[in-house]
Amino acid sequence: MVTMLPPRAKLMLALREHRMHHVLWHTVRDNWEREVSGQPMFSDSEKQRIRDMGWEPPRPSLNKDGVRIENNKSGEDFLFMHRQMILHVDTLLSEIGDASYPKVEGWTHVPPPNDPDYPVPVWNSAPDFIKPAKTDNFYSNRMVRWENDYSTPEYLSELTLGQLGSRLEYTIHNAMHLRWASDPGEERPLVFPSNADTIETRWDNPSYDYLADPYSSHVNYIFWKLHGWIDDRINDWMRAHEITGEVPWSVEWDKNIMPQHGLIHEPHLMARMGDEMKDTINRMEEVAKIVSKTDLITPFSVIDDGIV
Ligand SMILES: [Cu+2]
Repeated sequence: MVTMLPPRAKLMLALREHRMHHVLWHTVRDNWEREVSGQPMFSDSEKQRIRDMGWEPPRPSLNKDGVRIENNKSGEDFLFMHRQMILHVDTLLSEIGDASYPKVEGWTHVPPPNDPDYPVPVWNSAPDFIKPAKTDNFYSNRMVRWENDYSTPEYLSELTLGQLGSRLEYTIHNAMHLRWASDPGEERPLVFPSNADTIETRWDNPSYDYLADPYSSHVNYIFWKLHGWIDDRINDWMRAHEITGEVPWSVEWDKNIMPQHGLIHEPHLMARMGDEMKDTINRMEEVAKIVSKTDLITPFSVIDDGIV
């Protein structure tokens, strides 16, 4: 059965600060090392400004050519940050107390083609980076194999947690975002329009829950089904390594810097706008200005075909 997010949870997730956090989190780490025609995406002074705002990624996720970096533990950042998001929403859901949606529960299996509850949205004029992920062939040639590998102890026991996170993110995770994306009607531009100096507030409307844009994906109930599935792979990985108890993260996230690059499970993000929150938002607005560029890699668009 399909259960939608309670309206209050959706409203919270649609807040500008949550949208900003999610889009910047993905965009900065995906583009930090990138080069376009031999030129760095971000100049040294832009990187310094991003650093000053507290938004330098602890580890870049893609290299200068946009190829994922598997062995720098950036995959742990991906798994950790999204687990934080789930905890955050679970906290809110327990406050809301809606018996039909007590907590985030991921898909137990990736829904096959023609699934009655989670059909693939038809979108004939979808952009080229989305189209392939919507086909039945893509499901049987790619997704089934990824799903199988990432749930199999023999496969998982050969990987570090960081390697697993990187593989998950740039294969099945990105593909699920694209596969279940519905036509948003209009897409949010990556670069501010000439008459705007920030992301326009019309994209903050809760109805903008486009799954292929990190500014809006987490507002969509599908996000929590697919990320619940991703999150459960951490547990599979632990079982495969015969680890019980706490997740053995091998990196530490700085809890003292705000906005932390990853730690969003903080009560203030759910509470009223205090001065601290305003400062957080101002810094995110500043970073959003720096990353308003053409040639950005759109998070979720990179699919590593080399895996499996
Ligand atoms: Cu995300």
